[in-house]
Amino acid sequence: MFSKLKLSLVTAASIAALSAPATAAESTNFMIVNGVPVNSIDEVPWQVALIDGSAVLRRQFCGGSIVSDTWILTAAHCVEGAAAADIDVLAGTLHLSHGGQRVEVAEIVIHSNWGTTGISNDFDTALIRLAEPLTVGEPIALADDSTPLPDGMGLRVSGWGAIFQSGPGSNDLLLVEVPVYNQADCVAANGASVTDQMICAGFVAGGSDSCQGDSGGPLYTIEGNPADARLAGIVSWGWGCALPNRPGVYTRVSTVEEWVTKTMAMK
Ligand code: 4AZ
Repeated sequence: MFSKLKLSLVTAASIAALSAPATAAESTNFMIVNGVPVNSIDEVPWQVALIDGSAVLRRQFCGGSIVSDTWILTAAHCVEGAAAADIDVLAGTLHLSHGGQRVEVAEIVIHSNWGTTGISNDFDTALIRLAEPLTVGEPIALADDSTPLPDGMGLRVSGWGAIFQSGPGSNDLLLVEVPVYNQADCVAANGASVTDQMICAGFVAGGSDSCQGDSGGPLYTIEGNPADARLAGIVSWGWGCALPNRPGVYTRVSTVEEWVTKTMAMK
């Protein structure tokens, strides 16, 4: 209902190729796409799940990041058309099935430029204000213009989304490392639909990626301790998942950081 499936140009053969592990040992960690389970929520304390607010069962449809004890940053396409009552936020757990704090949503604020530029997924950014403060988790600092994100720098992305294109999600939070992709190469690979408000990450050869259901979740720096991490991107879209020369495309957080800070300060 909320998560947007961007395309289905993927063949059974390419799925088989992506999901066929090279060795038996690798078969246990073929997740997010090609990720590993997070060992402790303390490694990604800002990660939240957006879940169906009307169901007792925790049906996850997108991710998000804690930016303060009452605000979650996510993708506009995750919450577009939704009412506050449609969504709950689940924080402080690796597992969709149990643990953590489930909080209701007070307000959804979509980026003022979303839907205004004529380019799909431009400014794919929204803030969620919580009905009560979180007592679990930790906020992540936002990347700004002074945060270096050179080509090839290793970032991490995490979520409960599909473990291969059109595949099932994961009950346990998964993460995968993806390098910053050259912007001009990403534009060339994806056409003019990649704007300055987007940052791409992935290997030219493919293989590791975010995928459906990871949308809205964090792409973050991994130098130093988790407390030093910066939110570089918001999972937004991609041509399939983990395909060669089709890096995942993320909202470039440095380009929405000012809007985020102002919006939070206004309420
Ligand atoms: C999606 O549809 C989606 N490979 C999210 C991330 C990526 C592709 C699709 C990146 O939510």
